[in-house]
Formats: sequence, structure tokens, C-alpha cells
Amino acid sequence: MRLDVVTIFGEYLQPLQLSLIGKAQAEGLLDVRVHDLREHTHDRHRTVDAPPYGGGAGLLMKPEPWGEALDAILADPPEGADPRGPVLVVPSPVGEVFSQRAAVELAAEPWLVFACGRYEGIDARVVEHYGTRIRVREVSLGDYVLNGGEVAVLAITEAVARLLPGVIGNAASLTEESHAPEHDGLLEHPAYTKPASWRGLDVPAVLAGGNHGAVDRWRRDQALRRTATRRPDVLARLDPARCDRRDLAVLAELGWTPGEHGFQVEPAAVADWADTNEP
Ligand code: 6GU
Repeated sequence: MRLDVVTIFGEYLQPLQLSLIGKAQAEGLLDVRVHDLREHTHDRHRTVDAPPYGGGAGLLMKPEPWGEALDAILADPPEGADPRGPVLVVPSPVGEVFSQRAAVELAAEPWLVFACGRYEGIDARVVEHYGTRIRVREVSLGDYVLNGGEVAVLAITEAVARLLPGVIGNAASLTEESHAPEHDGLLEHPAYTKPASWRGLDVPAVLAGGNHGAVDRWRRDQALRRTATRRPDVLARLDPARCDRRDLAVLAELGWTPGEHGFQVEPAAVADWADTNEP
């Protein structure tokens, strides 16, 4: 997979040389190219920013350096590129919220281009223009504001690259984790290792009992409970058709009942969640 990243802070992408992503690059599974936006300016000050039309706080990124930088990247496709070109990923707090599903979709692409905005973002015509030429996705990490797209690129790249064949040694790890479709998108159950007792806390006996069916059932119960209490938004999307009678009993105890498309909860359980999650 080829990844092109355009930024004014190339040093920010240094962590991509480390750990599994660094190793994937060394092994040729991943080809990451970082480009300096300022190489596509033509004034003495290498200006990339300007104040917004209509007024307001802060500065925007001018469109011309972006046009030049992205055109140069598009003119140099990797072998095996999709005829539609790359997906242009634009990290932005106004984008779709990034998810495991989006990571899976992006991991199926041979070529991704990331445009890292700084300041108050990039002139809106850049996304508008490239949206007529290639596929563009504006992607947000969540409902908070970062100073620029670089940290988002690190997060998205890590989520995507670990899905590529050969990047993670034990492929089963990919299906036994939170948000995995194999576990209906539920949060993962708690996990324990040695010692069996630590600071007065014992590993749940069922996990050392050698009954694999009982272990699986306990883990499923825990995943359902955790998801219901921590992420009611995720639980609400759980498909009742994927639930057995024991699942339904566990959820009923927490106030959740199956509906037409997902699950519904007693208002009291939602109030509990809002108390602990809203400022
Ligand atoms: Cl992707 N970019 C910026 N600047 N802020 C964000 C974000 C992205 N996701 C959440 N906040």
C-alpha cells in the first residue's frame, strides 16, 4: 500500500518509522512518502496561510500550494493503483467520525493520500475540486479539536496498516478485539494474565477452569455488559438476530430490549450513562 502525506510538519510523521508500521515499511508492505507543502509555494516566505474571507479568527491554508502538491502526487501513481486514483483523506473535525469500518474500507485501497491541514483548516475549494476528480473522505477522530491533521494521520495510518496482510504476525488478534465485526462490534471483554492473584485481586475462576465453552460464554457476557454500560450508542446498533437467549437475558438485566433494528434501553439506564459521560 502506498501512502502519501502532505504536511508542513514532516517531523510529526516520524513515528511511522517505528514499531510495526516501521517494520511494514522495511518489508515493503507499506510505502510511506511524506511531502512538504511548502515545496509548492513560490514566494520568499513560503506562505501557506491567509485570513478567511468574511472575517473571523485565525488563518486558513491557501488553495494553490495544495493544488500543486496534490497534482504532483496524482501524476505519480504506484503500480497497481485503482483506475479511479487514490482516496484523498482529509483529517478534519467536520469529517465523518473515523471507525473500524472506515479503517477496513481504507485498508482495501492500494493508495491513500492524506492532506494535513493546520490553522483553521484548508480553503474549502480544495476538497470541492478534488471531489470532482478522485474519491475524497473528510475524517474526524472524534468530537474535540486538534491543532492539525498530523496526529489524525498517525492514528488512521496505524488503524489501517495493522489490517494489511503480514503486518500483524497473529491474524487472529485482529478478530479478537473491540469493534471487530466477528464480535458484533462489541467492546472486548476484560483480559488477565499471570499471576493468578495480585494485590488481593483474583483472576475470575472460570478463566482458569479449562472449560472453553464456559470461558467463551463468560467473555460474551462481559463484552455485552461493558458495551451496554460504557457505549450504549454501540449497543443500540447490535443486531438482535445475532443474539442468543443468554445474550438477551444478560441485556434484559441491564434494561435493554430488542427492537426492530437494534436494542432499546429503559430511560433510567441512559440517564446513568449521561451522568458519567457528559460535562
Ligand atoms: Cl482529524 N483534525 C483536527 N484538526 N481536529 C480534530 C480531528 C481532526 N479530529 C478530531 N479533532
